[in-house]
Amino acid sequence: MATSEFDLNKAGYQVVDDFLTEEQCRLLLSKINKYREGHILPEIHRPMAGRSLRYHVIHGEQIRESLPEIWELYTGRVQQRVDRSLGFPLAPLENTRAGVNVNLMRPKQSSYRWHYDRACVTAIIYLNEVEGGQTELYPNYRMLLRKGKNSAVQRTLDRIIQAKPILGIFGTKVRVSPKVGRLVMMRADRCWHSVRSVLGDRERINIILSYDLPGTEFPTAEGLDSYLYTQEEARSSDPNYS
Ligand SMILES: O=C(O)CCC(=O)C(=O)O
Ligand SMILES: [Fe+2]
Repeated sequence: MATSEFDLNKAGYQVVDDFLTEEQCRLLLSKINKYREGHILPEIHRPMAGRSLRYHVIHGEQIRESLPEIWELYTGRVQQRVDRSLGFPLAPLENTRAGVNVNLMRPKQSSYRWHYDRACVTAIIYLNEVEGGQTELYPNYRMLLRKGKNSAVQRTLDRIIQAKPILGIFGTKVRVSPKVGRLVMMRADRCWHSVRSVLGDRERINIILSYDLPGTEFPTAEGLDSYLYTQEEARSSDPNYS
């Protein structure tokens, strides 16, 4: 595997401009629009104090079936780019539904709450430019305990450092604007992240691609999947926390 000077693990995130050309993005957008003509996309809406979770989604199984160009990016070019920046290989998630998504956020209506992702690395490709809608992140902010991401002690520690005054003192907030063809990679299980409101009148459309060590299982998967991909009542108050 090619190695690069850059260490995604250490920096927590990396931005690569023009990863896709404008033409490639236009083509992907037209495929997505065609898919939407034949399918009603669910709106995921989980209201809460502060930024809620509200967006439309095409999930990984639908992508594998109907949007092969995006599936190929997931298992090809983006995976290779992530491995290169990280210095060791990751794999697409065994949970295909969660592994790759198209997220659609409507101006003024949608929002994406503060959270960590369950997977080690998340890559984002912006397909269009919008007013607002910046991804906000605190690179490598989380203190991950050896016991694992789902231990009770980890949850308590996370709650403490998520508090605004603590974030203000110890965190450094980075804002990445949506730009056509821009790729962002982040250690998403360590970067506390969210999306600012989409302004103007254009919908924000991007692709979210997640990777982890081969064979990684996620204990919270079932509740988290129904929270993120269905309109069912959430079974737990906060499953989207890692
Ligand atoms: O759209 C973004 O900028 C981030 C979305 C995100 O964090 C996610 O889908 O987990
Ligand atoms: Fe995320």
